[in-house]
Amino acid sequence: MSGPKEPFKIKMVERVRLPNQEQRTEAIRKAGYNTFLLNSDDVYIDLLTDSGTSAMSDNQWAGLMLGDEAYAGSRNFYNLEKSIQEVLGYKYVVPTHQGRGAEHLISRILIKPKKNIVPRNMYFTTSKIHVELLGGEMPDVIIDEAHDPENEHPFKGNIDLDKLESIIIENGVEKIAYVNVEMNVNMAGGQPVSMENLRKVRELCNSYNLKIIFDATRSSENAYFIKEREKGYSDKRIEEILNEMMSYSDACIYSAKKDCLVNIGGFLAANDKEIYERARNLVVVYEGLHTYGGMSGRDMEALSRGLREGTDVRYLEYRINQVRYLGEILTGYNVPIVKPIGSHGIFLDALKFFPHIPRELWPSQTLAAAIYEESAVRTMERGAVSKGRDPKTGENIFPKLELVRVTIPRRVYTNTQMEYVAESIKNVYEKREQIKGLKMVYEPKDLRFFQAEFEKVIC
Ligand code: P70
Repeated sequence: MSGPKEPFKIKMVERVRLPNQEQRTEAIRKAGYNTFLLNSDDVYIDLLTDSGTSAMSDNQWAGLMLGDEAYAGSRNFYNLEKSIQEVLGYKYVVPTHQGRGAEHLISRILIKPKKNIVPRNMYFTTSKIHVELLGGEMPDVIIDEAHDPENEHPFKGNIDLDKLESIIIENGVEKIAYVNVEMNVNMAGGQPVSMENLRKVRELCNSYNLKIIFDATRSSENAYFIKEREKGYSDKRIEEILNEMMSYSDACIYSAKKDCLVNIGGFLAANDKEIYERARNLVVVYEGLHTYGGMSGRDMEALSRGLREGTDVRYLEYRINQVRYLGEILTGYNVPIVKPIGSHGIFLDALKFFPHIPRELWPSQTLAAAIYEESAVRTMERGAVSKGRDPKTGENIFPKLELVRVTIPRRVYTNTQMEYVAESIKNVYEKREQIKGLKMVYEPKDLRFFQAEFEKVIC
């Protein structure tokens, strides 16, 4: 087996260090067994996230030198606006410093005290907290298949239309703030939504006069899966597919730190003029003037170019296949992973990996810490620690998916490094019975996974 062929060559490299066993054991202990609290100098291969970790191209770096740092009306803003209009097809653009800046704006615009329910195809941590901080709720309307790591549905990110309609009917349409559709659903394992499903969600929402807001963060990778898997799309260009996808929404929020191959940036884009006007007013309060929204001119230029580069089908093919390469090696080692292999990483099934560790001892957290200790590879917990507590009862929620995300930055690591990662995970799998679990000793109130601290349980 060999990895996918890279459609680029490497012009600049960054040194990385592999700490020895003793250093790794000490580093993860000091980090409270939370990979978010590790010092990145202690990490050999950083698979915490695909967010803001991409390698930019020579074309993007060149764009940085063309930054127009005018407070108002930067030329780079107009370039960005044009890229978004052409690649995604939205009319209006409001830049923000990153995705959650845009999430903040859209929730403030559309959530009202008695209109605060936001159905979504599985939650995402930052999206959910914005809704909850405004007193709202985010019920899950993803298809059941998405909660089963073994199920090989090709569009596991799809919305279950019956679930969505029941939520509308049970609560009353007037209580629904908007319907939120995520592309390549992150918490489900990077699983795409089909065009057919988007079309049907639009029809349903039209019949109830509801707005649809996309979380289009990983929409280019979603478009690639549509081209690969959905009838009628194999000959279409990624940009054409994206334009059709976005036409089924009223607006989107977008974290540009993923598919747009930049280290920082985000935006809200809309076809709905009212949403746009409110966002343009609010952005100046929370982010910056509406022609920079928290980004510098040079950042907007890199983003404008990265959005276009990220839709190059040869690049996308390499990207998705590098993730698959890692997943297929792991499958060969019998390591339990979420299937089908998604867009931005491999998701390890911690419940199958550690059937002997009770949920209260945080199997995913334990696995992420163990992988680091084994090999200085940093991954991320995506299970009950991330899910948090029920805001009403205060009890821990134990979601069906208890995962560790092995997230692959774009254009950063070689296929040989993927092989090292696979070996490391295999080594942990072989000694899984010796690993006992973790106890939470510090728990922050909001988004606890970022800063929670743990200790090893001794039995
Ligand atoms: C990740 C990152 C960010 C993200 C996302 C989706 C589908 C919005 C955002 C927010 C970063 C992250 C965030 C919270 C916990 C862990 C990691 N996802 N929607 O690694 O965008 O980060 O730019 O504010 O995936 O998955 P931003």
